[in-house]
Amino acid sequence: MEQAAIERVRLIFGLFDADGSGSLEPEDFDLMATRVAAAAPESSEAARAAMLAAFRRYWTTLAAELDVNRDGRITFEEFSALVLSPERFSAALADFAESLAALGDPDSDGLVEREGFVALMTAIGFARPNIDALFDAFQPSAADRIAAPVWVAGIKDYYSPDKAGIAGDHLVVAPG
Ligand SMILES: [Ca+2]
Ligand SMILES: [Ca+2]
Repeated sequence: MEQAAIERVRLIFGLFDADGSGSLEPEDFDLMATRVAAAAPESSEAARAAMLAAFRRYWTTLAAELDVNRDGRITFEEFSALVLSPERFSAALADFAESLAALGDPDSDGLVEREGFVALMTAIGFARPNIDALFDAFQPSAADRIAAPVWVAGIKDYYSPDKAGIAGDHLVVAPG
């Protein structure tokens, strides 16, 4: 496994622990889903509902696969097993990635503008310089837009244990 993948998982665990309790619980995902929905005021109710459902499904999948001691919480030790068998999460992750990108494309033209991207990624908890570095790595057009599928693929790469030097690594390291 790549060290970069471990660092990516460590970062996302800290962000998913939205209430700062030190472990992941269903409340974290509801809290984050609410924040993310609020960051996409121009999106349809259907798109926000899909996002909420994707967050819940993601939690349910994580809990079923990773909560080894069945206490209803996922510690970092439990969470880190996620990178060992990404195939068990791929369907839930794809759902999550696609509904997030859809939320960032309120007019459904297949393009995500920097403003919407920044709003959603800020709601998840990433820092602005990292968000801009990631957006730039996705090679935006002259109009400063990226293709939604590029973002979806980037999210999937982020969770891939054998990937290093990917766009998503811009979220982990301080931009130079
Ligand atoms: Ca928590
Ligand atoms: Ca547990």
